[in-house]
Amino acid sequence: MPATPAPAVTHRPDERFDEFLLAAAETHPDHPAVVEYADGAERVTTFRGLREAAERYAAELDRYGLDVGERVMIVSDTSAEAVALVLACSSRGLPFVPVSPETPAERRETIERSAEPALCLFADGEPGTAVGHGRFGPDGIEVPLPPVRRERRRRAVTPGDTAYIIFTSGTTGRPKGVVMSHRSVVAFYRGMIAEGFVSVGDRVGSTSPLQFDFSLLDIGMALGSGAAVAPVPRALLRWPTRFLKVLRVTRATHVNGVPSIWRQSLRHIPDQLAALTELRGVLFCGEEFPLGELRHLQRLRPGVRLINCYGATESMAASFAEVPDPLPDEVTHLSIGNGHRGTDILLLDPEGAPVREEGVVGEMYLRSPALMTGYWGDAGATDAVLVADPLEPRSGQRLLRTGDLAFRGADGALRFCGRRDSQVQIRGNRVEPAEVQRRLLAHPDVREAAVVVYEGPAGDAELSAFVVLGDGPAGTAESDLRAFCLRSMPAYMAPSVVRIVGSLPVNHHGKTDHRRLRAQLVTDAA
Ligand code: HFR
Repeated sequence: MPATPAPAVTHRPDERFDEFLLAAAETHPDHPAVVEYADGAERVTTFRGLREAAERYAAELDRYGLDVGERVMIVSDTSAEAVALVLACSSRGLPFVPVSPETPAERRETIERSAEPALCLFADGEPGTAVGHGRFGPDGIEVPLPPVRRERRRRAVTPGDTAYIIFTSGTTGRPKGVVMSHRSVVAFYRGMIAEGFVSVGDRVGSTSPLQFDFSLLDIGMALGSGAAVAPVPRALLRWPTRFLKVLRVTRATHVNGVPSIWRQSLRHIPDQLAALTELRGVLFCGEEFPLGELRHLQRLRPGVRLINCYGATESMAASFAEVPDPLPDEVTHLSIGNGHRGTDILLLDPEGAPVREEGVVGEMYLRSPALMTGYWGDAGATDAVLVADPLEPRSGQRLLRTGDLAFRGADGALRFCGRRDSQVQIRGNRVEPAEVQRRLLAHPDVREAAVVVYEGPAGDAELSAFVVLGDGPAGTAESDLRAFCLRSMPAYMAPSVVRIVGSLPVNHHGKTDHRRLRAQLVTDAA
């Protein structure tokens, strides 16, 4: 891609997001970079085609006279056009802010007010009449009311500049913008690619929305390895036969996504899942894979590598752990391994001292070159999680305090076991709702379970469980499940209410939506 004006600083050319991802355009220009599913057939964009599309977009962006650091919001799913646009923004030092088209307008506007993008480009739909709003697509960029051109002091893009900002739900309810530099993303990509999950010729099915950083992992893993990314249209993900058809048509060799993308296929069309002979790897992230479903997947497709990716938007993935095949019966917690190359995961007790004993829970802190720069416009929140290294306080390094809890297994690898901040006090006792959930999932008739905390009639915290039963003979009652909990845990840990439901709500990332479950309790109580 043409360079920006004479660099004041030199850097390795492959430290920029777009340069790193387009390296294969030099070595394998005719290999597929993006394989889309369109009308029952595949549509291939080669690395050369992708680079040309990115160059076209970059030239168009230049018309708007934007300066390095000005944001471009992209309202789109993953597609060849969206990948090209994202690369174009990066080449010009314009941080992209990906927003899923599924995002409710009100939330999108909140993000827009915070990110203050110079341009807000939509792949589909009506962009509206606001200044800077427009469309992008094969015909280019069209912005009916362009932003006012200001005098700009354009400088070269450096690796410390921001590549993207991803807004995640903050605990306060206001979206928090996670700011990632080119250097951090590329450091993450290098560490991940060193694990050797995919290689030239592979096709990585991508199921996460563009605003969930797992989609950027998919793009990085694929393009950075000279392989292709194969976006699964989000609308088809809900239909197991269509989902599997997309995988067949695009000849996906790997699929990345949250665990729930497999649920419907496991339940309704296991034979078709078993027939996906080209599938060699499944990467999952974001929450624990319910072990029953995971074992089912292993039985259907033995030999497929299952990789548990652990991380948060603030760090991208911090570790990758391959699930043993088959998973031994006695395993109750999946390993998340140890940090991937370049990343240390420290397990610390509340005083900041290392936890060394097997089975003792501590909080995970990350020492990594792939951490966020900080939260967008929120120094206070940044300082709360990017903290001085408790083990090397004089090193000047900052670690990411994840808020995630884990313990070490006999093999020295970590087991995720919930979050510090979801920990609650029930009648003065410390309870981790995830542990109660795990107990419910151990019941033979339970397929899915979620445990939420709410304020009970007496004004104190109580637990409520939502349970989806499996296909076995019906007859398990809510009271049986409560009794099942009481058999193995103290009374304060057993949920005061267990509800059997048809399905659990999921958020736009596909994870169980605890917020909606809590809202449900409030509505029901009223
Ligand atoms: C996360 C974070 C993961 C892998 C995360 C690769 C990339 C990015 C990610 C995805 C995510 N087992 N619990 C697990 N960024 Br690239 O989910 N990000 S998040 O910010 O929305 O949520 C939290 O999800 C973590 O702090 C954990 O609590 C939980 N989590 N991975 C796992 C997990 C269990 N593998």
